[in-house]
Amino acid sequence: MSLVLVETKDHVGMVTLNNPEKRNALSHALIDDLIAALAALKVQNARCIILRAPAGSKVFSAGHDIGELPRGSRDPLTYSDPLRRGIRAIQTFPAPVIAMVEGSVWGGAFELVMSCDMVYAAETSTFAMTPANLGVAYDIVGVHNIIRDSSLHVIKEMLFTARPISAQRAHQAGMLNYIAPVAELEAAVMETASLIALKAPLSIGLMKEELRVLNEANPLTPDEFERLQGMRRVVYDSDDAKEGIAAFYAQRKPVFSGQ
Ligand code: LCV
Ligand code: LCV
Repeated sequence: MSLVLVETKDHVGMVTLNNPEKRNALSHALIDDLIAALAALKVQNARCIILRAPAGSKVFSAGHDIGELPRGSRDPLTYSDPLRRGIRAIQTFPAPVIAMVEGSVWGGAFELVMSCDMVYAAETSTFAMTPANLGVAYDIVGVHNIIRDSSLHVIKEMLFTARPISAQRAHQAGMLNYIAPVAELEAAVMETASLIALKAPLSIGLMKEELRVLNEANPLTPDEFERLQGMRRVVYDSDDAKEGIAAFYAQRKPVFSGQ
């Protein structure tokens, strides 16, 4: 678990993303460590989890490891993708997971934060959804995970512009439970986590799973699913899918042809 630090205190588990050199990019290795950390905390019957970056982080997480994205002509976000596995581990963990956000949140990390049960953010944090920067064929599960109870207009603005939004706008759009000055954030999160840890864990675990199942109950017909998958194939087979990643590593602005 070298890329993720874990500590517990009074039934509260603290999970810290700890790969600052790569801005906590959600690589296979980091996600495997995150899943291992959650498994260990489950064995310890942790009653609430706080997912964070180290205090003072400018970047909470830079999102999916771009270096691990396929170079085009292959689905970038399948069921077995580390981002998918990490998010499912959070959603199925039998106790609440609170994202404590400090710094900027990018792409798949925004989906990861939105897939937590609650989000407490520093006033100075920002949130960006970046598939349009990279030409990525984001998947249906991922789009579903970010809709939640947020303003669809703000979610579409984030998806279509890939422009970061402030914590204040995210809070107004219903994406965050609470924003605080960074100096007060940890105390606010610890107060909520400690209160949760005193409540009935079996009752809470049941209601979390009921809400997950209800939220995922979506009348998407197999035909509709296949049609959208076909549309995704056009995107991940496109020249633009290759251009987005190439531009990131060439440290230049991408030029998308629409092909
Ligand atoms: C691999 C990285 C990354 C990274 N992967 O530091 O939503 S989707 O569809 O887009 C999905 C596929 C997704 O999540 O894609 C990833 C979306 N993420 C982004 O677009 C953010 C990309 N990163 C950045 O814009 C910058 O790194 C930020 C603003 C996060 C931090 O900038 P800063 O100047 O502080 P560097 O850019 O210098 O990055 C430090 C090291 O981390 C690597 C980056 O390549 C560099 O590595 P080297 O030191 O080896 O050069 N890095 C950063 N983000 N997502 N690697
Ligand atoms: C039986 C009661 C009750 C009561 N049942 O007056 O959502 S779930 O899953 O929890 C679901 C199962 C559910 O709805 O469970 C009930 C949840 N309700 C509560 O937790 C509230 C419990 N009640 C209280 O906290 C206090 O009674 C309040 C704050 C409502 C009122 O306080 P107050 O000091 O004004 P008392 O507590 O003295 O109550 C007056 C009488 O009403 C009974 C209580 O036992 C007392 O009876 P006795 O005079 O015989 O001692 N009582 C109050 N709530 N839910 N009985």
